[in-house]
Amino acid sequence: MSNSLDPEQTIQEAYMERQTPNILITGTPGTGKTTLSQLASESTGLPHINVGELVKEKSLHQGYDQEFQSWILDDDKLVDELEETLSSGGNIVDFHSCEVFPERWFDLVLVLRTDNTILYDRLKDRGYSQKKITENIDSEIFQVILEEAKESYAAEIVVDLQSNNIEDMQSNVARIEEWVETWKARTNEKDSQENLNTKH
Ligand code: DAT
Repeated sequence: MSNSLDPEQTIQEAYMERQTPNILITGTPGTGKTTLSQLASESTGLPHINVGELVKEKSLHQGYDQEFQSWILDDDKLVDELEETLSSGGNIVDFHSCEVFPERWFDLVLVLRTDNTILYDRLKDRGYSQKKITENIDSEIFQVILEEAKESYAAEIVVDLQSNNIEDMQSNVARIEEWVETWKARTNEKDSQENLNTKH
């Protein structure tokens, strides 16, 4: 795993059959996935897929779990729903879990990290119950999503990004934009090289 969004370290040629990359933005609730995804979508032009919203909208679940106060995800329905869109490339996917998706879908997996006290305030502002706040803070302390990402994707494409303040947010947007531009340039270069080779 890398904690730098350096294209030299993270761009994987094996994943470059798509014309534009798919990026997964994951992390504990409240770390800033939706905010970052929206801003990155505006700056790169790639559409933002808010999976949590999609699950509710298209009923990609098996009902509501009262105890955990969350929807019980139907993994197969979710993967079927997204398969075509993700196979074509060029999406920013925002979800608090990452192991449900096929590994082949993503060119970059960003795991947002937030300090506990900051995360606590954000979840409290959101009106979460004490139980739900504690669960999420524990999950952040034990790096549950980061470990999940490292187990589910190639180490080179998993990058953790701090998301404590506005400066972090701005820097993360700029780095994603730069990374996407580099990725596209590499793909174009590779395609022209392949075209040249086939003409010879
Ligand atoms: P998530 O989608 O991970 O649940 P969010 O994007 O809804 O998180 O953000 C939760 C709240 O925290 C929201 O009010 C925006 C704020 N926030 C997120 N990231 C931030 C950052 N890096 N700096 C300041 N505020 C941030």
